[in-house]
Order: sequence, then structure tokens, then C-alpha cells
Amino acid sequence: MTYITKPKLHHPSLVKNKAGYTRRDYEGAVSTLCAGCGHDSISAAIIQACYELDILPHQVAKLSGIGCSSKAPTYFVGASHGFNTVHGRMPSVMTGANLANRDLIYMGVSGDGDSASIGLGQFAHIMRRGVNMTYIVMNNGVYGLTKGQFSATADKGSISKKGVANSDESIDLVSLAILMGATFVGRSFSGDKHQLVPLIKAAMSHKGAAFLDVISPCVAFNNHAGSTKSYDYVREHNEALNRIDFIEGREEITTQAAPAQARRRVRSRRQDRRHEARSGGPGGRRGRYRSSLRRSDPEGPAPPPQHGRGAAQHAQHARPLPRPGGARQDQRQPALTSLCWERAQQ
Ligand SMILES: Cc1ncc(C[n+]2csc(CCOP(=O)(O)OP(=O)(O)O)c2C)c(N)n1
Ligand code: SF4
Ligand SMILES: [Mg+2]
Repeated sequence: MTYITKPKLHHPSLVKNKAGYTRRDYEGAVSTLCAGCGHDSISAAIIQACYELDILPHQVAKLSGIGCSSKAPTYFVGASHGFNTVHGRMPSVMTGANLANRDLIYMGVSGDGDSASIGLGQFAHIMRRGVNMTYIVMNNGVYGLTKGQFSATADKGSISKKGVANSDESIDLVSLAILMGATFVGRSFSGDKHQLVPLIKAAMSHKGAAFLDVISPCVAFNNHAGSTKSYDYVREHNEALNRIDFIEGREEITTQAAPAQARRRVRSRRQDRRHEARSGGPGGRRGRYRSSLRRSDPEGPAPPPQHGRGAAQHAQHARPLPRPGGARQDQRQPALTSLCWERAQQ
């Protein structure tokens, strides 16, 4: 059984977004994935991101390949377009769909087997072509659907459920996406929705090829001691480089008010913020989003701050891209997550 519809009843108090939809309107069918599967958390993050971006569901086109991860689009934004392609061939269909209709919001969902094994060539070419889309790999290091064989993203030295060590080097899709020309690339963890939701929102708002590698534990076949994609391992080694927030582009605020009035208004907003900080209201949790990276200036990134806290944060962002592969049991590396990179559009 792969499809169970949900009752359409909504609680009347559910808040509608600017498009007139509640969060529940962005849900899909009831998930039939294993309870605790990371893929379901990523679906929930996509639902939240679409709700917060006020997206019209019928403007979304979801495409996927084959695998548990590729089943996930059934479980979010039910009122959208969808296409479940052949294993590893989602990028070709995505490219064709983009050529036919450039007005839709394209969301590609794939697995590490789907994109890094059978579909690696397709993955490389869709990044090279700069297709306008958000491409998410739900990365669990195994072929979950076919009972847990190592995929090409499994770290060297990680141990299978049956106790066999992986002897092959892994493929790092983040590095590959950058190499092939993707203009927005990030890595996150299905268990960190505070980081993941803004990342998905930023990727969906990006014009061009946006790629997110999301580590997503498979509770059935790759969640044991010895795995480098288990919840315990990722929580222990996850080094979130920054807490991202996403700020949508807004219209410039103009006012006809006399200068004295305008100053009064600014003062009152500051007072509001001070009040929120004291009361723990919105924005009141100090430092919560301080380390976020916001880089969407079409003129290119702003120059790094030279002094103070900002300078330290810039240095943190400027760290070289992580390569999680190649870790042995005794030499494991942290699974670094965060928005790593966005190229200014030409
Ligand atoms: C052409 C072809 N070869 C092999 C398979 C068998 N197969 C189905 S899903 C899958 C791998 C899925 O792994 P992944 O993309 O990582 O998804 P997950 O289930 O882990 O989310 C394979 C090899 C297939 N369906 N079609
Ligand atoms: S087999 Fe693994 S990837 Fe597939 S649904 Fe179960 S936990 Fe998720
Ligand atoms: Mg997989």
C-alpha cells in the first residue's frame, strides 16, 4: 500500500497564509514510509517552507525517480503537478518540463542511490545546464527501498547492518554540484528543521539550479552503531556552521511623512524590539539567528566585516567546504551542515 488519502477536514482555527491556505493544505497523502524515516521530516520541512512562502500549490511541479525518497513527493503538496520517473532519470524529465513551461516552481526529490549511483550522469548534466529548480537529495547512504545495500555516498569504513565495512570511497554530491555549476548549494540534516526550513525556502526562491544534500537516516537499514548516517552519529558529529534565516525580497518602503514623523516611527519600532527582547517575544531570543548567512545580492557578496562579531562569523562562513567522505571508523569526520554557497547571478 503506497497511497492513503487524508481527511480534508481542517480545524477552523488554523491560520491561513497570504495565498489563503493553511499549513495542512500543503500536505499530501499519509506517508507509508517507516515510522522515524528521515525522509518524512524533510517532507514536513518542505510543507512548512511552501506554507511560509505563500506558494500556490498548483504552481508546483514535483519530480522524482525511484526509491523511498522518490516516494516522498506523494506526501507533500498534494494539489500540485507530479511525475515519478524511471530510476535515476528524474533530471532528464525535469529538464524537459522546464523547457515546456518555465512558469512552474520545480522541485526535484531524489535519493543518494537515485542521484549518486544510477543517475550520476543525469545529476551532473542538470547542474551543468543550470535548470531552474530546487533539487533535494534525501541522503541515507543506502538503497533503502531495496533493503539497505551501500550507495555511492556511504562513507568509506562505515559498517553495514550485517557488519560488513564499506571499502569504497564515497561521492560528495555537494562538491560535485558546485563543480558542475549549480548556483545555490547547501547541506543539512533532516533532524534539524530550524536549519532545514529556511534553507529550503532560500533554495526555492533562488533562480537557477539549487541543490540541497540532506542527510536523512534510514531507520530500517542504516541507523546502527558503525553507520555514519545514523541519527546518533549525525547528532553527535553535526557541526551546524550557521543558523540560517531567509528574508524574502520586499518592496522598498517609501513614505510621504515629514522627517520628524518618520523619525518618531523608527524610534517606536526600536522600542517594540526592546520590548520583545525583554518579553521573549518574536526576535526576543537573543542571538538565535545571528550567525545566519544571507547572500542574495545580485551585485555579489558584501565585503567581509573587518571588526567585531561580524568578522568572526564571516571567518566561520569562509571555512573550506566540508568533504564528509573518506572517513574511517577511527577517523570519522563531522557531518557539516549549512548553506555553504550561493553564486551571484549574471
Ligand atoms: C533500472 C533500475 N535498477 C534498479 C532498480 C532497483 N532499485 C529500486 S530503488 C533503488 C535504490 C534506491 O535508493 P535511493 O535512491 O538511495 O533511495 P532510498 O530508498 O534510500 O530513499 C534500486 C537500486 C530499479 N527500480 N530500476
Ligand atoms: S527503508 Fe529506510 S529509507 Fe525506506 S522508508 Fe524505511 S527507513 Fe525510510
Ligand atoms: Mg538512499
